Parts: sequence; structure tokens; C-alpha cells
Amino acid sequence: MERMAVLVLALCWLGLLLSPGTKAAEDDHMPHDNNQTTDGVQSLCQALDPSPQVQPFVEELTQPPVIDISTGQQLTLGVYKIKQKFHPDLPETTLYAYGTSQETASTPGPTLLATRGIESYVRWENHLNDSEHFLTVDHSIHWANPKSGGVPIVTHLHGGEVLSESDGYPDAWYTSAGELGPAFTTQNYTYANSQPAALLWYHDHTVGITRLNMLAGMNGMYLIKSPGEEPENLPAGEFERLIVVQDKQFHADGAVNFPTVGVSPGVHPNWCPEYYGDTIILNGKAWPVMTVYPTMYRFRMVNAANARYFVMTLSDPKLRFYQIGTDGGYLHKRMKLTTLTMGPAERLDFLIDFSKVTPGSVAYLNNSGNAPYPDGDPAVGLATVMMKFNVVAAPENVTVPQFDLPASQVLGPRVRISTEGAVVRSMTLSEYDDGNDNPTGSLLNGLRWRDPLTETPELNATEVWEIINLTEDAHPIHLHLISFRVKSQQAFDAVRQANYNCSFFVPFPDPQSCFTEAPQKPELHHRGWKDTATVYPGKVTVFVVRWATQSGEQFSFDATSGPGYVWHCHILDHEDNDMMRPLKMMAANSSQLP
Ligand SMILES: [Cu+2]
Repeated sequence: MERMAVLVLALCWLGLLLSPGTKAAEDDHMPHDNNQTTDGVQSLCQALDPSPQVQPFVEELTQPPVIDISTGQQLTLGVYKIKQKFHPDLPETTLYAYGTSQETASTPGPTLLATRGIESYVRWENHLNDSEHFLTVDHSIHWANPKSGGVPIVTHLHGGEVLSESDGYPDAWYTSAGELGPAFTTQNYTYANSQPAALLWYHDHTVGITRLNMLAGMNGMYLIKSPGEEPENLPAGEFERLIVVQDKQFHADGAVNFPTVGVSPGVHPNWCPEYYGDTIILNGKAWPVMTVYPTMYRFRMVNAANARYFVMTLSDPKLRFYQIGTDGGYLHKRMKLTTLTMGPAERLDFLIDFSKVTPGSVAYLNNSGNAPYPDGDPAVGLATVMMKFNVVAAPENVTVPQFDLPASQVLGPRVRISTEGAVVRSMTLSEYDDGNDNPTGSLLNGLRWRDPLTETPELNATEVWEIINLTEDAHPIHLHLISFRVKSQQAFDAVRQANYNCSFFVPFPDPQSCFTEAPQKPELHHRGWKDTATVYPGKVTVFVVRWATQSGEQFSFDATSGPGYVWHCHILDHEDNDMMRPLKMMAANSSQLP
């Protein structure tokens, strides 16, 4: 389709979605979108056929089953090959997904419910008997490559303060036939749950095929609750929803549509720089609808997409987001916002007060995130909407609780970390191409995954990470083990920098400085305790990283043992192709060179 026609169609959609107070009855007259996909929103690579057309907002948003893991008993969760329907109009899709059995496995997997201060134990089993992955593995990039074949897995608890043997190190993979990766120590994991209340999530982390295993369905949520320490009077029960967001593309037969030919096949026969699907999926349903009463609801979201950023707005201007938490738990105070941005792996905890709109009205959770983010092509068609809310009056026999969250209420502690005497690490993000403008990979500090260890922080030390993004795209950078703070971001002159015509060591506004502005405060959605944060193109983003718990205390376990940890870009296609580096904790005062 011509680009202009596509844009017009997208604008029609936006006009429709943005009109406030649209009545539910008008739904029947909504245009059926015939163009769910364009070149712009597909994988930046091989053109994929659009997914089969489906009617949006048909199925109610569901919740994955919840398993309490604060019982002291070990839970066994396996990865199984399953079939699952994402929409009544879509055929069944073959997946690899977590569950307690073949029959109950699903994507997302069960939500694991932990309690702060109570250790939990999970045995992660691999029940995948395929001789090879159902998605195309690129053998030219460094990957697990088991000699006896099969589908290797290893599970990471994202955002968890965890012993490294239980962290899901990328080389600690294992197959169902019992072949083990070089860093494997155990598949019985222990989670300390000593950190504050937060929504974490578990997902596969196998070296070189994380993008395939995650798209195949290997993810689920992990909620740490902290009775007595969490703010009171927040929506709970049916008024609190935990949501995994993903995008996928489907073949006509329901199979996951993933590129089989790379962007530069001479270098990487199958690897594509970023995967974008044309179908938005929340808790395993394509474009669900949620029936809500006119009261406050709490939403806790995780972005489990391979590469897509969601820039979320509400179609009705009477509705606002009240963000109360982020990756590492509660914010100090709530923030009233009209837009929420959620990059891959980030979590958002927010409230929407539906008492502001009339029962009978509908609202949409829209997405305007460009792909790639932030300067790529606009989302078009149905990628511009994530879900719908039907606001209905409560039946007479139902008492709807009312919630109040004053702006002055303290939700979590105020945090100040001194950086006096801190170790400063300057890290670059860079991208390489094949000479014809086709990306062939991205690196951290110019090093590959298998290059010698360079990040060896000392326990309890505070470090300043200055991350210099020399690429044209944003990268969601994730550090394992700890939560960090985003201190600032500062634009630089990429042309002068590329020509060695300025210095990062000279502060702005000196003419010799590469910087074109003074350090800026992080964006609102980067406030609070982060484990994944966006490093924008043409900017230096500064993280304050303290290798300790959020309150500055020692970990309750020995973080120096085992294979260690990692830091990486959470665009999975980048992570798999060497945008990941090892990280090994050293004892305090061991005088390791940074
Ligand atoms: Cu990246």
C-alpha cells in the first residue's frame, strides 16, 4: 500500500480512538482495519505478511493463574511445547511456555507470588523435545549451540536480587536431553525475596536465542508483596490487574511469523536487527477489552516485547495515569501523567480513575511508540491501540470500593545516594553495519559477549555509569542484581564527536566540549528504582549504581559466588547478537581495577 494511504488510514484510526466518550454501541460501526501492518512496523528486515485479520476488543482481559511460592516448598515449573489461541479468529499457535504441567502451561506463565523476607525455591525444568527450535536459529551469531541438538533454556528473574547461581546466567543453559552450558551449576533456584515489594518477571535468557525463546512464549510475572510495608488503600483484588504486553506476528495457520532471512545474509543469514509484530497481545489475548466499574483500578504492566516501545495515552481526556511505581517498587510520591512510556523489560505501576467518566462510555489505551524508538516509523493501524475499557455501572448488589490517593501521600522512601569518590565507568553503545547500511550488530564498549571480563564492581561500592549512545536508536539497558537510579541525560554533537573534534572530558558550555546542553533531569518515567532504563541516541545517560540493596545494605547472600551476572541491551535482537557483557562481583575493598 502507498505510504500516504497508510498514513491516512492511521489518522482515521487515531481520530476514532481519540474521540472522548465514544459510546459502546458505536463499536458495531467501527471500521475493520484492513491494514494491520506496513513496512514501517515490521521487523526491520525481511517483509513479513500481515497477520490474519481479527476483530479487536472481543475477549475480556484475563489474568494468568497465581501460584503462592512463600510456602517453603519447592515449586517445579517446566517449559513445554503447547498450542494456545490468542484470539477466537486466529488458529492455534505453537509455543514454548512455562507451567506446572503440559496441560496447564501457557504464555504468560503462572504469576509467582512471593513474600518479602521469605525465601522461595523453584526448580526450572526443560521438557522441550524438539530436535531444533521452531523459530529460525542464526548459527552465525554466538549461541548455546548444544552438540546433541534440542532447545536450550535458562530462566532469569528480571529485577531480582538473586544469587548468581540462580540468576539464569546466559551460559548456564540446559537441554531436555541433559546437555549443559559451560556455566551451568543447578536448575534448582533460590530466591531471597529480600528486596522491597515490586513486580518482577521471569523469562528465558539463553545465550544467542533469548529473542526466539521469549517470542516463543517463555515469560511470566513474579510479584513480591511486603505485608505491612506497602501503601494502604490501593485498589486490590479484581481492581488490581497484572499485565504482560507483547507484540507478535502470525502466519495464516496461526504459527508465529518470524523472519527467516537476515538483513545482511552474507554476514548473518537469519538475524534481523529488531522484531516488531503487528498484533498487540495483553496476557495472551490480542487486543482485549476490560469491563470496569466507575472507580479506581491499579495496573501493573511489564513490557515483554522483543523490541517495541509502548508510548501509552488514554483516549478520554478526563482520564489520567497516576504512576505509583516502577521497576524496583514504589515511587516516593505519585505522578499524574497523560503519557506513559514503557521500553522492553520495563514495568509500570499506575492507577486509572474510571469514576471520572460516565457509565456507558468506552476508553482506549492507545500506543504511539515509533518503531524503532524514538525516531523510527510511527505505529499504524491496530498497533496504535492496546486495549479497550467498557465503563459500566455496577449492579445494585455490588458495592464498588472507592479509593483516594492524595498527591502528598508518601508511597516509598525518598532516596539520595552520594557519588562522592565513586568509581566512574564510561561505556559506549555502538552499532556496526556491512558497508551497505545494513546493521550487523551492536556492542557495549566495543566488546563482544565472549571477550574477557571488564566489569568487576566491588560489593557495596557506588559507581557512576556514563553510557554514551553512539547509535541512532534508543537502547533499554538492563543491569542484573541491583536497582539503580537514572541521574541525568545530556545531548552531544554526534558529528563533531565522530570527527574527534570535541571532548567528553570538557564540560558544557566550553566550545571544546562535545556536549550541547547542560545535564538534564531524567524523564519522569525514569524516576525511582530502575533495573532497565532507556539510553537515548546522541545522549550520555548517567546511572548511579550502588552494588547493594536499595537501602544500601549488604546482600543477604554471597553475590561474589557462581558464574556472575550480566548487563545488556533488552532489545532481544541486540542482546542475542553481542550487545551483552559479563559482570562479576568482587569482595568489598578488593582493589579491583574498574
Ligand atoms: Cu539495543
